[in-house]
Amino acid sequence: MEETLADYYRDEQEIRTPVHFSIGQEASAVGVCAATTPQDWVYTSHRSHAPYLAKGGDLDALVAELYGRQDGCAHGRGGSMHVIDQAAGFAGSAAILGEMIPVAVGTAWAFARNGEARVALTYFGDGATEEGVFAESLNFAAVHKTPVVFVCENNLYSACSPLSARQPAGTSITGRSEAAGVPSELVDGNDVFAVHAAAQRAVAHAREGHGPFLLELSTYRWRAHVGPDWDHDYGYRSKEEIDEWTAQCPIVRATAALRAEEPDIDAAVADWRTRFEREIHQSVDRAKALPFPSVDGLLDGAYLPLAR
Ligand SMILES: Cc1ncc(C[n+]2csc(CCOP(=O)(O)OP(=O)(O)O)c2C)c(N)n1
Repeated sequence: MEETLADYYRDEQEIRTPVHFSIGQEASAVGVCAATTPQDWVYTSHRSHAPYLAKGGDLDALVAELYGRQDGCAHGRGGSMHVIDQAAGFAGSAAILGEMIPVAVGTAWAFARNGEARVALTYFGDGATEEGVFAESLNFAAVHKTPVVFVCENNLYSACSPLSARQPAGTSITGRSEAAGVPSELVDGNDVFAVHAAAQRAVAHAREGHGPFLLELSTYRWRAHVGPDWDHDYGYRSKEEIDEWTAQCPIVRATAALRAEEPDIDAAVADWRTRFEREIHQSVDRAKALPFPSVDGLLDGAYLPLAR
């Protein structure tokens, strides 16, 4: 899906908000979201599409949003970084680093206080763990035992800055989580089965009233931080490193892992690829036929009417 969207983005220049693709990070989206129910709410940062789709978000509404149309999932107001599909339990995404981490903690706290057996989850990158709000959120969640699962997609970079240049050697994200009293697990984020099993444990932990849990999923983004390009000539990471990680493609690995049990898996994957490509082209065609939001409605939803 995203590879086709990246082509549209590059070739047409009609998607006008910044887009951060999750190509290469599919296993963390699928493995975690498959461990949730539609009543469990998922929040993300700017890298939003993959968890949105994995959670069951509406594809047409996502694509219409990317094209800025009125029927987009955020009414054409938000673009790629502000997608939402509450019916699917995808509660929203936001561009400010770390912004959705405390929102998820607050949601989880509300679930617990209302006596609901629901879990809130929040995806963020390794860069967001350097925001103060991450530490504050861990602390609050641990003290109040909120049913929240912190999902860190550690893809080793914050834009063009490597983690090794930002954090002292010998420290870790799971280490900081444990120090705050939040149990954690470091997982191979390109192994969808390992991610899923760990996510099931984390969600069960939170749902059963044991409080927050942090998953650190070790993964890698294939394309540039933002936009559709391959960035091996930008000077901050090598072609060899990218090649090593693309060889660890989560989809190829999942297919290989199933081959012995499911002899028809290669044909099934090829069929899915054809079907998904057809669906994404259809969604783009539909989106382009839709109207843009009107100027008259610019303030719709911006203010809550005061009760009189
Ligand atoms: C508070 C804040 N500071 C800086 C930025 C600019 N910015 C956007 S994405 C990004 C890097 C994010 O890295 P990470 O959290 O590791 O997520 P990734 O993009 O790798 O998925 C930065 C610095 C921002 N959006 N918000």
